[in-house]
Amino acid sequence: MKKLFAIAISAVGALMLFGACEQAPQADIHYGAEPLKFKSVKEWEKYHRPAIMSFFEEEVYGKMPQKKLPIKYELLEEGEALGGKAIRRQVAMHVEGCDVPMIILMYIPSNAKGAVPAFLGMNFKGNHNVNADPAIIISPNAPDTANGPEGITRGDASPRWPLDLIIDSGYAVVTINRDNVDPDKDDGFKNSVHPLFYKEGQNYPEPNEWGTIGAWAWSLSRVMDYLESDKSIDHKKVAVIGHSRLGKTSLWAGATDPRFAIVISNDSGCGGAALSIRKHGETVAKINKSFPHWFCDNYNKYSDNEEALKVDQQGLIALIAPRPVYVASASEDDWADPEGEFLSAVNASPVYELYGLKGLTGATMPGINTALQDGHVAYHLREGKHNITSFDWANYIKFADRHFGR
Ligand code: GTR
Repeated sequence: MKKLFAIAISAVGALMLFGACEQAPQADIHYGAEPLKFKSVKEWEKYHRPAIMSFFEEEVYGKMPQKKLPIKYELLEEGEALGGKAIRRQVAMHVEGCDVPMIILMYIPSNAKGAVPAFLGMNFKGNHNVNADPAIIISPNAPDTANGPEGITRGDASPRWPLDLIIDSGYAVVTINRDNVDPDKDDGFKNSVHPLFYKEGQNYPEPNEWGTIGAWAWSLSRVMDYLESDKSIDHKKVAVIGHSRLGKTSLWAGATDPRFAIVISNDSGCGGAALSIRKHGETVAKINKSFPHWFCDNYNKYSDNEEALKVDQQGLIALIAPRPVYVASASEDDWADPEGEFLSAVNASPVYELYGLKGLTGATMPGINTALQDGHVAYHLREGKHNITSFDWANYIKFADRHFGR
């Protein structure tokens, strides 16, 4: 029964992604129309990809501003860390008009000969929560800064950031705090980056303009701008990674910025990798109610109305093709709908195959702790709760090793 359901959803998903693309060049993507007969990468890139991108920009995450803001990067601190195996580097990103600098924290293997590949991801609770290293600068606006110095919880998130494992594997870790970029609150977009782009007289994003996930993804691209100038980092080998709401963010950053060579979504759930049409766990209505600031206002049209989505979340994964993408779930994370995350990766796979790459087409959901990662679309279901653990990281490192030729 479960299997049959999976196939039905898979077919629906394929229709949602490719329906009516046959009518290209209009590339009008309708739910429930005839499935696309694959033709060429050229056709995908010329018609279908732009149409799907425009759908996600207009209806889901909102358009990011095109205008470039003056940004100055300032080296704040550098030192030996992790018992000498790493160099810690902290760089302020001064975005003109923002009242606080956004602080980038990096750990770089100290024994590296030349530039190293990197994992870049946002953190939830502040750079200073990533590790107990006392030299880490407290992230401005991090949630634990609200109660003064006594409230600071250095190193609390260190199980989520296994720095030894990552550094020993030869990768740099680059991170920035979500609230430092844009507070994770429904606060009317009056602070951080949104107002910097308002037109005269505007004081709220238009229904098709970016929300908070858009701002977070934008900041990851600005960190990437910096990494392009940092000689320690091989900027052609930067994997963007995120857990949960920050996994939604890594997918959107990966879809919008082709400089991210690998895209990793850990337990990203609704509005991330999971198919919305399944309405399993968190739904579009629930997410819009609890987190109205994450998406653009147009996304409200789909609350309790998932059938109206012209393309489901597999379209977001397909936008990343042909770059390698890894979707992961956790067995006790029903809220994020592991099966919906898996099916989304499966349904995006025909686009990878169009490029001659191996996806997950035809794959059945793997057992717990078994990674399907020999192609360009990877998936695993880790045992346990909604979290990112060393098990997840070890698999991402293995995947990156293969794609970065290490
Ligand atoms: C939950 C939310 C999810 C997920 C998660 C997280 O409350 O419903 O969409 O993003 O938070 O970010 O940990």
